[in-house]
Amino acid sequence: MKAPHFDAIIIGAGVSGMYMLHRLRESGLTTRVYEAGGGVGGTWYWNRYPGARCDTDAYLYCYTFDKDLLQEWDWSGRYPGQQEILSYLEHVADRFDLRRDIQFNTRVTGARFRESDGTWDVRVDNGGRVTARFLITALGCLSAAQMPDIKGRERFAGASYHTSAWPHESVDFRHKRVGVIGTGSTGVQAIPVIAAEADHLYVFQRTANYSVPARHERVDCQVLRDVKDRYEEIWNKCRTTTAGYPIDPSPMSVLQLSEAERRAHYEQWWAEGGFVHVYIFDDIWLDRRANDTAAEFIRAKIRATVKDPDTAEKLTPFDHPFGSKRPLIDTHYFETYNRNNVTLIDIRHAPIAEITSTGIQTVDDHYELDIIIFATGFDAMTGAYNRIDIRGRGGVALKAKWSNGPRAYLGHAVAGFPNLFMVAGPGSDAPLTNYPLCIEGHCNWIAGAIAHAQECGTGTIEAEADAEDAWVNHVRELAEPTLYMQADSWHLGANVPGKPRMFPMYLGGLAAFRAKCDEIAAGGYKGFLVQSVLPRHSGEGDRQNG
Ligand code: NA7
Repeated sequence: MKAPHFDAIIIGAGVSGMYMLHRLRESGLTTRVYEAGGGVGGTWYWNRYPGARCDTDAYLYCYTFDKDLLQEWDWSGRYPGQQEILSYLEHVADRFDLRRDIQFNTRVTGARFRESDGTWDVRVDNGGRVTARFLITALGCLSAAQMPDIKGRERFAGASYHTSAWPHESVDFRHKRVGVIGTGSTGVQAIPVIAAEADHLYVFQRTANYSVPARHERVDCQVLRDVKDRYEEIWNKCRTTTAGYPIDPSPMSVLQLSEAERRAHYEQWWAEGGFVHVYIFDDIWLDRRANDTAAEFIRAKIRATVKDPDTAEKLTPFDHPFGSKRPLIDTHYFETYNRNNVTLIDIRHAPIAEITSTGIQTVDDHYELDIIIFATGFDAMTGAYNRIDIRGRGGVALKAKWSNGPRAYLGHAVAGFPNLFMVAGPGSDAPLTNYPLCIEGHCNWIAGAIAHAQECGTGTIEAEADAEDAWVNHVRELAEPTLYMQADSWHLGANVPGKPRMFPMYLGGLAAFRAKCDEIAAGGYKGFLVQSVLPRHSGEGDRQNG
């Protein structure tokens, strides 16, 4: 049976896959998207855990490509919750009629580059096969759940959930003893919400983290109106900054402020919430002495908030600089530990020994539980790639090529894997910059590279090994002197046993990344090889229209 043929296959219908589809349609390409979930949304489809919320201000967490779309959507609050973001993405899918080219509930299991005709042969989990000239991965940076390999996990008789595979129906915590393992971005969002409902909540914490108040609130209509009136100006500003947010960085060091000025600045930050105030001073993220001032401010706030001094001490981060692990924002996270029905268990000092049929056994104690929640994060950047058998020239597996850490040119292309493009791939500026803005840039650039390849004929476009090496070195050199190297974080792969320790994210910032990609495109796609291949063998694929 002949496999259907498309110009392009996109894997994933999250924020990036959806826009990639729209963009390729604009270029006139026949495109098919495969999505494992039952609907659009990616991260926002899967992460339905209680308290799930964006930690970017809503008015900046949206597509910018369509002026009318920006005007017609009203966000209800400062940080939209999961359901609201999913509704927005569903609206986008309707608005641009995306679903007709998306096949849901279908997981891509493998993709092999066929050198005979320069196409990708793609396999999906229902046994289907399709071919396409271009393969685009829109897998998300944090989509492969990391489930800890704790002895006895399968023995637990109660219910257990990973936060990123939360059931569609709500989970009832009333009269339940609940254990949460993990206190990253997800844990700090879920913990206060679960604590308000559960009979008792036990939090199993391995690393104490810095977290600042989100100060989530409803959005005033006038503020929304003002933002909509100024959107063009706001996006133009975002595109010139490192983080992709509309801020004016200070040319000063935070250390140049007097003690009183710095205190006032940090107090304003705490009162207003979020991260904007710490983005103003670059050196907080770069210089340990500057960083210590912010870190110590947060430590003092934790001690002042948490009434029990022993619990406060356990919650106080001590082993990594502020921001070297993903900084967190929360709603009443530290206050939650003042509740009588919440117990913090420090598993750094008394690790989990095993999961039993009735709860969690640490080396010190046994905790009887009805529900266990794994808020244990993701195999970031490469995990989702490793779950697909992607093979390039000579049948080489991407997983094998990346066995010592991912290698890619601009985070978009891989030498030896022609006509494969990655949105938010390792070595790009994602996910450290304003995500929707960043991925729009990626998709636009990839659409341009594909158009360039098409103008050159029926052949392949492929990263050159030298260009890839130079980019990987550049990304490493940017990361090495930074505070990011001083934490056991998912950024470095430290949360996944056996994963090579590498920082696969471009730290030059959104504006510099875009400039670099644009320069490469303007120079005729420097570092890419465009080649002609043999004509397609007849009968290997049926061309599909639309
Ligand atoms: P994170 O930020 O990776 O947090 C995972 C948490 O789970 C963190 O506290 C980990 O402790 C803990 N963890 C992971 N494995 C274990 C084991 N084996 N035992 C005990 N505790 C463990 O994931 P999130 O889902 O919170 O957030 C991911 C990103 O999503 C976030 O950065 C945002 O970008 C959105 P650790 O710190 O490793 O000691």
